[in-house]
Amino acid sequence: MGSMTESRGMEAGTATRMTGGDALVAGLHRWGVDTVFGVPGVQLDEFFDGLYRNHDGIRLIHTRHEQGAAYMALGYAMVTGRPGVCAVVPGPGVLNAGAALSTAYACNARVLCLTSTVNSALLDRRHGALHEINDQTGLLRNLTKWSGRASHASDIPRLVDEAFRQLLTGRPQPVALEIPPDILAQVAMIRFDAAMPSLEKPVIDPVAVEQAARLATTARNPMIVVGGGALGARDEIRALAERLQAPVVSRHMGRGTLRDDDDYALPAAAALPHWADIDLVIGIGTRLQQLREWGHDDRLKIIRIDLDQAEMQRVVPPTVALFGDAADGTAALVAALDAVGVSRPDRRAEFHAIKQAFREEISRDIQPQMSYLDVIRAAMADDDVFVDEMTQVGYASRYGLPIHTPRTYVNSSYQGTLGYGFATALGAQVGAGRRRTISVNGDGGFLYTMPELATAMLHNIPLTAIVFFDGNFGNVRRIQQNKYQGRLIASELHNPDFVKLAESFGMKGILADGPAALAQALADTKGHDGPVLIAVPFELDKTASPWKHVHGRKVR
Ligand SMILES: Cc1ncc(C[n+]2csc(CCOP(=O)(O)OP(=O)(O)O)c2C)c(N)n1
Repeated sequence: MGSMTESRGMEAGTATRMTGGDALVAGLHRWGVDTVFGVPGVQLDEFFDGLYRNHDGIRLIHTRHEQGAAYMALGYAMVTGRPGVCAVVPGPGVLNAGAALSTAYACNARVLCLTSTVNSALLDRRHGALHEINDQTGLLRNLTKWSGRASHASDIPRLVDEAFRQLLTGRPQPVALEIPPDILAQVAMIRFDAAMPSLEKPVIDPVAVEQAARLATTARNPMIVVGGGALGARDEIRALAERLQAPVVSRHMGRGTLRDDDDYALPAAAALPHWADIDLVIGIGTRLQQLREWGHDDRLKIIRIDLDQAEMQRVVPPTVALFGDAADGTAALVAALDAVGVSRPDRRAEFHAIKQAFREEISRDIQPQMSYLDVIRAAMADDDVFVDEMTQVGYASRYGLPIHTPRTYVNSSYQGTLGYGFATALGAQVGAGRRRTISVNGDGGFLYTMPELATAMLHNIPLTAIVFFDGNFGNVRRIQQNKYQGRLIASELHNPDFVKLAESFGMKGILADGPAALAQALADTKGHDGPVLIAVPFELDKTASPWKHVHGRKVR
């Protein structure tokens, strides 16, 4: 095939004759992609063959199901902050990836979904071609921030550049690219622009900064709330907290913005009772759901720093909207405060006492979850990664597991996607490299992506997955017991023997009954060169409801 196949070495700015598949691979190289998670199929053959011939530097992790591939791309993206790429066949493949894309959307994760379509000539004709679904483009448009479809191989450079520009500017959310199989096979003159697209950030408006600084200086009792958009702004946010003597509150996506043991960090659940007393909230890179869940009134002034103009106006328009990157906007605000000189009495002891009382309360009330979380935290280095799930220990982790490093707490945000955890954690582990990744699962959620045990073995992904098994969709069962007078329906589960299951894949499987046994199992498997499954028996009836501190309530 000669020069046609040399997509890796091609020079930007110079046209080279190659297939669309090779152009796509060249685009991934151009943007530094090092991992693709995917499931092959006939419409993607030209792309996979392109990877075969030009894979240098790109690790292909093929999974057992498209949901696994897309969840892994999600986990990779959340832990690294870089785009996570999945490749899935059109129609059923895209639909199988759908829950992961909706979760990536909720998590503001940089996921690129590469897919195909039916042949170009058959698009939108409803002939019933292989994998055809109606208006796949419309479906993808609704699951992503941006999606593109190639109509000629020479479109591919422009579309790939735009996909990555969308991923790397503004609010991070998933994007998708459809390339019909005939376009992947088409040979054309392919040219990438010599210059990479500019990845500009908004310029911070000094007038808005002045207004924000004035509000902040006059506030009696301010609170800072951070979300996933704030993860890269630790130093700036800490400086702001110091100047204002304000607590920095995070719920799930913003966990790790400050170290949880920082003087100014407060878990949202501990901050809730104090929401009624604050007169200013500064929301940074957050949906600020507290406005909706905890309430608002005229006494509450609002400053928002965000890359998404529409998000800032949702629920209640803010008093001051600072459009921009969290670090830039916060740094500008700190500089403006320093220019006028703010000095406030030290409130650190107060925040410490609130945090301490909350810890004591949950350690007493939320059992056995807190005992398990204490054991898990003790087994983790500060920068090891934890992936939660819709399970009893997972819910408690949102407020009960201290997090010290940005991008080490993975959660499904408002999507609440049961079954996302195990596969997402595999991708997280790939992104985390040598750092240990621990995932917690219920027996219900774990079986959603259980076949990816095979992927973990084949690709030697050294994840530690813990499965808490109680033979029930426990959360559903608790609701049926409490709200529906014990009319249990569709909540009982039949389980495999999890240790034997792991072993049947050639994987290390351990039964750990109780927190001490889990601590031992985690210690014994530290540094193990391969995946580990630890099964922990769990009794729902002896488990505290973790919800009190997850669900907010109106306090103003
Ligand atoms: C995709 C999806 N399907 C269904 C649900 C509803 N749901 C929430 S929790 C739950 C049960 C989870 O059971 P399990 O994984 O065993 O965890 P446990 O509560 O027993 O710890 C279900 C069915 C959901 N959140 N997401």
